Amino acid sequence: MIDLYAAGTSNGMRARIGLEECGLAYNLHPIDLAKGEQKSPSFLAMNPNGQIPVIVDSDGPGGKPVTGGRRSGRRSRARRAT
Ligand SMILES: N[C@@H](CCC(=O)N[C@@H](CS)C(=O)NCC(=O)O)C(=O)O
Repeated sequence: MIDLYAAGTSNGMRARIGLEECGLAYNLHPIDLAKGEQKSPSFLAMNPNGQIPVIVDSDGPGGKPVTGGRRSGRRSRARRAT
């Protein structure tokens, strides 16, 4: 399963649109940037840069989880689409 941590910004929406266009199922976890949720310890554990979007693919290559931003999401979507 894919988990997307994003806000309604252009970068957040780009990741979401990419997942939608590929028809991939995902769980959306809204991140409130105004509240600083992107700087919480649990979020920083996923992305030390403290920025959305973050995509966690729990079913990465070899069954290992893959975590990353928009670019890794692109790789993940490409892998699943082929
Ligand atoms: N390189 C990243 C940039 C992501 C980015 O700029 N995220 C912004 C929102 S669009 C963010 O999380 N800002 C909150 C912060 O920096 O505290 C990408 O292209 O996805």
